Amino acid sequence: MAQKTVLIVYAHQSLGSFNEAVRDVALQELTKQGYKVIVSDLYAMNFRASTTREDIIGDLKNPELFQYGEESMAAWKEGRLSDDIVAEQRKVEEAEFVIFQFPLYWFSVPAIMKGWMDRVLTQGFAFSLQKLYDKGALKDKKAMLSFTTGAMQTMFRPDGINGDINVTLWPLQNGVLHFCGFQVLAPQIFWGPAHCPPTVRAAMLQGWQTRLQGLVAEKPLTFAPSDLFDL
Ligand code: FMN
Repeated sequence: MAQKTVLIVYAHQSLGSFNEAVRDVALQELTKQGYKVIVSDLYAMNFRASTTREDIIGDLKNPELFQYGEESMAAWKEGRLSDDIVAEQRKVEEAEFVIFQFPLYWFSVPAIMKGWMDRVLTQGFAFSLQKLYDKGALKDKKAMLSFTTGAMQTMFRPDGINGDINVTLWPLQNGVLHFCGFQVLAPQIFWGPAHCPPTVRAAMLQGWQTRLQGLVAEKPLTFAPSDLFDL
């Protein structure tokens, strides 16, 4: 049987960060389980975040007005996307499970990871007007957000100062991942590791390892079926 593959899309600048420790627990545990684990270390790769003309090889369909969505879709169809995008799309194709590992920035992913989403999840490759949400092009794959915060958990409760964490995550979990078809597993959230003593941080990592051991059996989050809606 072919080896199963996990892709970790990783965004942290610093060696020795808590995010790095979290990534390494996943790398080691999933490797132990027999997975091939690919890591896209976005800062180390100097991954470009901006959606520009450089992403398209060759002539534009409409040189008068550069429309990134149209041009990138056409380039995907014709094999004219830039090499760095194609390399990431190959990894997504190979993986059955994608983990996004990052520190929460402004209630979202760091810009470099948003750039990965903007550039790699091209129309045609990840979705089309006919292939959205539970019919999305990546519907046979799972994905999850795994991230650290500066905030304490109480701040992200429905009655907390930041509001409900599920509302914060809706654009990423529904608007990006589920939109492309991914079956989205519950997020893994490390609350304020920088404010915790080493024993608590170690317990967080242990909890993550334990969760990873049962990850295959986890049921994805529930979203409203797309058939309920008129497009
Ligand atoms: N923490 C939050 O809880 N919510 C935020 O919206 C948030 N935005 C941030 C934006 C920026 C630009 C930076 C630098 C930090 C932000 N933080 C926020 C704090 C980081 O999430 C926190 O420092 C990080 O998760 C700690 O992980 P690390 O020790 O691996 O770096």
